[in-house]
Amino acid sequence: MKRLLPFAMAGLAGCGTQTLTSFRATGTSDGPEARAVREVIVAWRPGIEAQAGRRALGVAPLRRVPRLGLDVYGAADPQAFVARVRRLPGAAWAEANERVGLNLPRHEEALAVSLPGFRLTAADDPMLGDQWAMAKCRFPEAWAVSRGGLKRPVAVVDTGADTRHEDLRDKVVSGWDFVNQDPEPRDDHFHGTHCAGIVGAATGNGIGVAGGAPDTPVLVVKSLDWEGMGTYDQIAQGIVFAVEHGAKVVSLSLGAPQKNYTLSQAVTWAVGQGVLVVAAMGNESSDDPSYPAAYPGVLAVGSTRMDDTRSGFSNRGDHMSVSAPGSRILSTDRYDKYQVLSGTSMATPLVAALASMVWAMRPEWTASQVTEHLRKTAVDLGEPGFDTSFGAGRIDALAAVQSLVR
Ligand SMILES: [Ca+2]
Ligand SMILES: [Ca+2]
Repeated sequence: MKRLLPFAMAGLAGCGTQTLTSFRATGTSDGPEARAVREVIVAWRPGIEAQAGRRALGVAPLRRVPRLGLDVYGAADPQAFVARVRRLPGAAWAEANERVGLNLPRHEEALAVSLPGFRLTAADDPMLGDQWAMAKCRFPEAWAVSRGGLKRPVAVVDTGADTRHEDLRDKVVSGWDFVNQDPEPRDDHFHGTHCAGIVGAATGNGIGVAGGAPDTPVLVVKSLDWEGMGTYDQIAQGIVFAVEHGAKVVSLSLGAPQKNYTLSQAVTWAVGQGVLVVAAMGNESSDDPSYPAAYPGVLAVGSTRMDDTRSGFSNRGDHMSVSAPGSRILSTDRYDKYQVLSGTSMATPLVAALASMVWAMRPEWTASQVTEHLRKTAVDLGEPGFDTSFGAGRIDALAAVQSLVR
């Protein structure tokens, strides 16, 4: 039987360092040079003017995102290139491409603590007893009401996933790798495998952990590289791919403090397709918004601890929809391993899982109705009613599905 590895072993000893390194590289508090790539993203207006603009520019794009009308160009001096493009006919807008990172806390709460003694027996997963988040949000009780996963998948757009993992291989569907441009979204980090397990590890299979949504498939899309970072257009392409391949919910455990057109366009388009976009609030313990979480129509998720206090790292804000457990979360790690991580990254796929369970019971609902239902059935925390530390409160899976039984 697989056993949970202690913190000092396996992935964690190494990943602590890797986490801090890669997170610094996201540019959350570093200068723009750390995020910069020598590329510019241009949106052309449809029609003849854009053809003239393209001709005047005289260079071929490196990549395209046709669905969003975007071209990505190489540019030695991105700012100068942007200024030049903006003067051309048919250019709607242009911006320097940048790298965006995943959400892991700078101060890793997971590294110094041991797991509590929550014990559950509702499903046949040997590690379920260590998944305090499942107990807290009453997921096992909710599965007794409805395991009814959504037929359409939840997409995890992240660093990929170990799709051959013993507790993932029956649940995950390989999407695409937008970092290496191939059909195998292999996880060369660890973050995506962890997020995929939270929403969709195989539940009740006698192996490892339980996933939040037992009957919902998980579509794995790789938009972040081995450092946990991806460019605006890689993430935008991941979102578009997920929606075009049937995802009903897109889980984004990533973000950056700077607004950008490309991701806002991708999110707006996905929301317009009736898809629920769930995104992490970010882990800077800050009131500053992170994007895409702060874009309109996005279900933004904060993180709570075992005692229903706010996780120290979790960002706050008016745009937070709900909170979910994100401190010391056990899930899958690459190569048939398991590990504990903390972050709004971990809270986000749990909310995505519950959203898919609710949607399975009310397929006619819109994304905003699903969001509203999760908010209404959440456990209010902190100040009475909505507050900027917890949003509408911490999700309650049993309350969410039980209230839909007719
Ligand atoms: Ca399992
Ligand atoms: Ca409250």
